[in-house]
Amino acid sequence: SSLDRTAKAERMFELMDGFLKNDPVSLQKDILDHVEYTVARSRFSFDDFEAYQALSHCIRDRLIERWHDTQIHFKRKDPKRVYFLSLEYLMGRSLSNSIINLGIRDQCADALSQLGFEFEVLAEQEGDAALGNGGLARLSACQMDSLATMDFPAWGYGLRYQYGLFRQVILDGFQHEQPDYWLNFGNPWEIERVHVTYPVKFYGTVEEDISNGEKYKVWIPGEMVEAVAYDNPIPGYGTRNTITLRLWAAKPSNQHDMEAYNTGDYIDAVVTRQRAETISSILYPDDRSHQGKELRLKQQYFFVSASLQDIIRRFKDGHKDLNQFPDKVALQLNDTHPALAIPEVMRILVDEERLGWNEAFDITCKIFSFTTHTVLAEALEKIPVDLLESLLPRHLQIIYDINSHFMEELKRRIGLDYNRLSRMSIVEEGAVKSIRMANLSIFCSHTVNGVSRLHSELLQTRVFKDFYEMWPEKFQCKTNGVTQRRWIVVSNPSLCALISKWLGTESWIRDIDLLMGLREYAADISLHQEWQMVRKINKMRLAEYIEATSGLKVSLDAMFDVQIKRIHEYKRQLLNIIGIIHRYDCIKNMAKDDRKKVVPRICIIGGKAAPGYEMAKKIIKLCHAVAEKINNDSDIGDLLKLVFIPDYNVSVAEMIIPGADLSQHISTAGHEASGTGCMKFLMNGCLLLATADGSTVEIIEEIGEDNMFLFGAKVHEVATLREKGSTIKVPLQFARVVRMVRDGYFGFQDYFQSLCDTVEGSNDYYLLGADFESYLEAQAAADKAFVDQKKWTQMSILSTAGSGRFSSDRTIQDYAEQTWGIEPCRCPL
Ligand code: OX2
Repeated sequence: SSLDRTAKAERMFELMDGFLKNDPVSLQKDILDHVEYTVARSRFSFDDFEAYQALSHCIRDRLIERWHDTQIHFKRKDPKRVYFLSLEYLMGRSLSNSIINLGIRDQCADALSQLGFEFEVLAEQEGDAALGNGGLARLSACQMDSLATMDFPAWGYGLRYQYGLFRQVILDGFQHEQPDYWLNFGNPWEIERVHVTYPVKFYGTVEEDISNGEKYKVWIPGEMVEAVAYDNPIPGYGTRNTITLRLWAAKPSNQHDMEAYNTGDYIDAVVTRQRAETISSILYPDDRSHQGKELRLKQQYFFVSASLQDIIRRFKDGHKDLNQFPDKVALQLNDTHPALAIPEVMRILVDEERLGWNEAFDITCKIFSFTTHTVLAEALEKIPVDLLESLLPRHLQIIYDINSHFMEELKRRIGLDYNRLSRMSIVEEGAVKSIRMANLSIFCSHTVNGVSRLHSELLQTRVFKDFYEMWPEKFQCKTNGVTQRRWIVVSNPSLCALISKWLGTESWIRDIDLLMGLREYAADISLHQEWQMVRKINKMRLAEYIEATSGLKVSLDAMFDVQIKRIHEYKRQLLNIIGIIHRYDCIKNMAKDDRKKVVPRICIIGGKAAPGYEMAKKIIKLCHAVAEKINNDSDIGDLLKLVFIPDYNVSVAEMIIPGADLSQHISTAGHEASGTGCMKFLMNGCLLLATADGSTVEIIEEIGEDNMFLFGAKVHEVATLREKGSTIKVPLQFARVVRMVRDGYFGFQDYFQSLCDTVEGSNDYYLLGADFESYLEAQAAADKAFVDQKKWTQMSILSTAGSGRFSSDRTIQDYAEQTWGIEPCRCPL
């Protein structure tokens, strides 16, 4: 009865004793309780890892309190919500980030030091959550942080892969992949929701039925698995708001064939059940192509189906009329990976809710927005029709229906221009008949976004030109951003303190435009001194890491020159390595006196190659072969060193970026959709050596060409250069270096031949030869600037000062206003 309930609530209140407290003594008590009761160790004897576990649980408790309040607040206010659908998130570590966003870093450090532990040491105990490949996945993580911080009513949805991105192990210079057992020691940052589960169907047939005189389709599935929710609280900074990243894991369905158990097929039945779990077992380790893989398609649908059931359940809890759906729900497609959500929404509305086709399609088009992250043709997803037909027979029918409506509309507007119709069609005829997921996503979304201005222009003028001409109003641009909470506050505490001191406020952590205030002091000598000191501390940290991982001792006076990102031919790590060989060759041939003028360099390269990407793996091997030669050449001494940092991931990036003097973003113009690494370096005051590609074009506008080292062909020149092919004049030094590799100067002669082939003559698709001269000029300019430390420091300060535009807070604000139509919903303190 209601009386009982009130009495119960009162009793609960009495027992509750307020929220958890954050003073050091309360924290200590909570940590020790977790040591004893959660980790099950004695509070009188536990090690760093156990202390990390206990501390994490203590922080998690605090997150849960805020998370509850936020959810209740959202429910009460019932605002329009955005659902961010992404198959990948690179969250990295959570401890430091949570403590900082909760605003209790100092209290935690105090509490721990009295217990004899050091916060930094415990933070190092945590493994990375690496449920993604690269830029796209880290972008999702940054955007979740901004959504929480800016109080938006948002949910992230994803998959809880049992194995995240592979661990890269280097043996004899070759990459080997090992499974990432990230869940082996438990994951304190997630909450398993055993009661939040949904059935997900696959295979089977579609039949027709008649009800109330109307025909409708019924999908009779052939397989069923269960999706179980795991919630990861995402705390905002400077707010109580804590939102949810809900990840799905696959479990055998409870409705599984009981018959099999009884008829003696016990073993087979258990094995089949086990198979269900493979759906969420592993992340595909390639960020460009997963074409024609059944498991991948299964993952996509599993994810989409569970998320939509959850979203619709939440909507129906309070709303009856599905026509209101677009007023309450925005669905964001992070690339085409979740695009099956489109036919799935149609299926639910038409087959289950029995709405008419037009009404259902109208709702669908109002809820979806789509962001594409690439210009590379091979990264545009296509699903073979055969595969779709067997796995999701009803969805294929729906996609065909959507396409025939689409084609009708097109014919009305452009007539019978068959070339164009076939280019735009969602169905690609050809050797393997396939579904073009990008075309489906564009047609059925109200908004299509690119991830930088240049990328958005290329979408409109090249990749999706036909669509742009038809619906120019759909196309928008949201230049990517990264969160300053992770990329300055967490990863570079010294710089964070310095910025706050000079700006006289910490407000820039929520209001990044304030960083511009640093411009005023760009020439101030005392800021210079402090700035250089901070940079030195960070270089020291990086140097220690290099020594620990590779045994190489490096001088802090050298320029730390870094290129860290996935290994790809278009990102041109090979150009960097060829440049390094050239530098080595020059030093070797130099007179003693000239050597004094050489700016010492530590070249640092890091990144993973997709396991099946042969050329990328050869680039990694070449890097090691060259390093071996240079680093052991006593003739070179400290003038040049090359280090490959193995197993590059988010937490390694957090350590490298603050310690870099120079960073390279040198993709062939027109190939990097945006690039977000450059933004992290920029915020940390690292100078950029870059081509005018992706977001660097906009960085130039913010900090000016004089504050970076630009080189290379511009996007409009690339096509002409390619046409010229082998008639392009390639500098002699370039040919000389390639010759050295071919001739076995670095060993592994046979192995490197095919790699050398890719950069010679008309094979040089990514234009390494054509850009080489201008690359060397930019490198020389960097050397020159580095000698003048006053100038360098000023450029560095101006880089940080000009990085405000590249905060994901700005990106999210723009999405909220221009794409999703949502407003902040701040939970009262
Ligand atoms: C990456 C893009 O390559 C990169 O340029 C961009 O900054 C990032 O997404 C975030 O937008 N997979 N990863 C990407 O694209 C795809 C496909």
